[in-house]
Amino acid sequence: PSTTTPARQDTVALLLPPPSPGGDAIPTVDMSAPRGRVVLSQQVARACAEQGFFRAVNHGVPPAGPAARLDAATSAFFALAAHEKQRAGPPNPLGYGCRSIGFKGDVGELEYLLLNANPAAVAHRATSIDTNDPSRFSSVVNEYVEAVKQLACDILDLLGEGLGLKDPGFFSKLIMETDSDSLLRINHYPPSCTTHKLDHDDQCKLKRIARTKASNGGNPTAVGGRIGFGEHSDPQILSLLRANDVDGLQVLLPDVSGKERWVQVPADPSAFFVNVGDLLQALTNGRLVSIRHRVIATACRPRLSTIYFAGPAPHTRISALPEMVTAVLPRRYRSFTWAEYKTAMYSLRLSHSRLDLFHIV
Ligand code: GA4
Repeated sequence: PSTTTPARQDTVALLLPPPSPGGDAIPTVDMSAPRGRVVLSQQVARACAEQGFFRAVNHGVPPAGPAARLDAATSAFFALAAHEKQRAGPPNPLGYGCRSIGFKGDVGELEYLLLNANPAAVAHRATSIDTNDPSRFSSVVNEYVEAVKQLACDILDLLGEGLGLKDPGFFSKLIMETDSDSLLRINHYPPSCTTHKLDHDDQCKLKRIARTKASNGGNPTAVGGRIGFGEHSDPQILSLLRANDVDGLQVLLPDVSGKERWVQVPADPSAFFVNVGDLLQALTNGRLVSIRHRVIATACRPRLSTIYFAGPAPHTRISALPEMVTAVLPRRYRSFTWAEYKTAMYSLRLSHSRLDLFHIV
């Protein structure tokens, strides 16, 4: 806070300056291409370069089809008793997780399902998620993944065109490989108003907050239950998020003076929110930016979000494309495989800027 900001008593507010209401700062891209494909590809490329983030509307994934079926199936899972949900946990890192994120002690005010998006892995996991009808759960997930993967490929192709790549399909091919390492994450944020009666889950939450507050000195992920999912960038190529009508997502964007501030992303259940991941930043030599974001869920209703993380196969070598490296913009990151990057990311905290480890000094 600047020296002119009056002192506040609320320690949570001191750690978390209020976000700017930011509908206008979030670029919106109409995927139905009302002004033609060339303009669309330029809009996608500009949004990914300037903000690393945009809201995709008229994207062609109908709300009533696979998306609605997935929301119904995952809501039914989260409504189960805690001991039934634990059958699909603890997260290793995949599976059902309740508050713990990754392996380094990060916590969030949420529960989640984290699945490998590959159909064989979904079928394996489904037996502990829907014990009554695992094959129905698998087909609902697979159908959704197919639709969202198609959208991710369309966006990546547009990006390849907008950036003028020699092979505009380069990015989408990475996520189309049969052993591509893509994930589906479903996050369920509990209501965080204080007026509702405490149930068993809430008591578990309060105990956990007390413990992490004591041990987590200053890590805002753990502050007072205000944070749903702490600040981070997504490691993969591209992420596509869809959520219900409950606000919570915030993105870190530069304002006109270049100073970064948290911007509240107004909920829009009919849209996909697209963000650039670390690998896309590395492949484009930093022309596209992997955006930092977080969730602060403070509503009286639960927030349900579903994110598809499009990633490459583990052996894929990530190196800036030749046309992205120039005398003015020399190679910024050393080359690495996705497997190598994953090892680094699991050894670090959620908020770590892990791409910096690969920065050429
Ligand atoms: C952030 C983006 C995705 O949710 C995720 C997360 C992953 C996990 O929950 O297991 C990580 C996090 C995410 C990056 C750093 C490591 C790994 C938790 C964590 C502390 C599924 C992903 O791919 O990376």
